[in-house]
Amino acid sequence: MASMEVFEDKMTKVFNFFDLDKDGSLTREEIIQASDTVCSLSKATTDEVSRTREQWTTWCDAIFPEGRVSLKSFLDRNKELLSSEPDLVKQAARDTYNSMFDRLDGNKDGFICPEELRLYYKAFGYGKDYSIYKIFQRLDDDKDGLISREEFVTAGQVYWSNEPGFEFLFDPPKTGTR
Ligand SMILES: [Ca+2]
Ligand SMILES: [Ca+2]
Repeated sequence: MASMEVFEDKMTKVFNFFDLDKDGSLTREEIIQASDTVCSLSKATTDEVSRTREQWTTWCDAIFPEGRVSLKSFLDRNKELLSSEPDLVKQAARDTYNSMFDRLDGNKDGFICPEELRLYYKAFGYGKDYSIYKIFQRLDDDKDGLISREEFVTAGQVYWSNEPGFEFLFDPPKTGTR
């Protein structure tokens, strides 16, 4: 198996981001909680809430069917899935980031603005000590001051691969850092 250091580093950040109670294990409950949090940003309908839950729990059931996982197993299984089913992972990332885009676009104008991105990170505990605008600027590839669906979905697909890029998505920079 080719070296998966880049992917492993990124999945470590994902694990820490979603381990909401920071006890070193990720649970299905935490994934459901995270998906509901994302849905709360755009006043999602009941239908949208359950579809988002389903999408996120399908991923966690594939990675940790036991409902709870340690960092080490989480990394091993994500790496295994990426090497055995790269197209499936790519498609899942595309689908997930597409629907996440709709959840983050609170005012439904078809773009994510700096405030909408800030609300998302704030909901996961990244408040004023974090420079979310730096993330915004890096996601806004064409520099038109808004994040388009394409910019957002591309970031998600690169993130869920062994290519470097977009590491900051699950590791927001602190204010005052680069
Ligand atoms: Ca918007
Ligand atoms: Ca843009």
